[in-house]
Amino acid sequence: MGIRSSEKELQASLEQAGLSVQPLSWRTGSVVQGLDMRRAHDISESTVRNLWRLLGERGILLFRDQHLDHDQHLAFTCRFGPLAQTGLLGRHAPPGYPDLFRVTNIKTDGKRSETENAAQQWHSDQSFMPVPARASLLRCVHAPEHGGDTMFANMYQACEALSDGLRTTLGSMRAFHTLFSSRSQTMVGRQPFSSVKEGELQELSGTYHPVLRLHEDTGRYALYVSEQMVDRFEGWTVEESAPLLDHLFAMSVRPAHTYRHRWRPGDLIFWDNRSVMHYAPIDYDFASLDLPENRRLMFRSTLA
Ligand SMILES: O=C(O)CCC(=O)C(=O)O
Ligand SMILES: [Fe+2]
Repeated sequence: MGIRSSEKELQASLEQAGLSVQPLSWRTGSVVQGLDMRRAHDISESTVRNLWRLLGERGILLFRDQHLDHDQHLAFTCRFGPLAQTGLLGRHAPPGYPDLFRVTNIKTDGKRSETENAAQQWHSDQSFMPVPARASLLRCVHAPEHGGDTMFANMYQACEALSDGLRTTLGSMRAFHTLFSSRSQTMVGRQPFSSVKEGELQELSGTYHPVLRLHEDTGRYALYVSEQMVDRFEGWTVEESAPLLDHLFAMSVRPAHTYRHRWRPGDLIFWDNRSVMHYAPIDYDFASLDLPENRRLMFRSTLA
């Protein structure tokens, strides 16, 4: 199978608007060139619509050489809809920008950031919320000289790779998503959230989602469980769920279902949390974080 025909049409429309679109890998991701993201207001409605549709099909869009400031980053993001509630992420916002999430291994006042290894497990952003983030836009300011990659898994492909029998069974099941999953490494050894209010903690405690998620823009099903957030199905124990979850996680991250991104400063990746998961493997010298060649600094905006 080549590139899907609807993708071809989208690609053609975007090319008519002066952009160039190339696949990043067979099924996942497209690189979009010819757009000046600094001038978000000049991008036409139809280009915004077509980029959004392409994102739905391809899971991620890569834009190169976009050295944006925070305002430009947010202005571009807002062309695609309202921003997500940041919840816990507000703790990692750069000064004056509560809607941005700073992901870095650079120390602040000699203190290491909780974000330096927070993505060391596969996840889909905010899946522990009743209404999770639709999409996220991560921009790279500094990347380690070697490594510091982010990986993406195509959850449409994972879903398609299951047998009809298993897909039918999963079609009526839901899974519990929580930051406090027994599989989550993120929360292990962390202080409880001192700055979180009562009601907020309730909201963050977790929620059920269908295991197979119907993507509202593409009409395609994607597998929607992740190693970081899910350890059981609704009505099942953690022990009962484990073998089937292990199988689903293995299917989702098969090499043929993934794309691995080697960052360059100026890159911005727009990903669709409904159809891809992501993961940062910490594939650089994490023991020597302070060396200038290991600096990693990224900023993320998030769509509701
Ligand atoms: O550090 C990364 O590459 C990804 C961080 C992450 O999970 C996120 O920004 O949502
Ligand atoms: Fe993430």
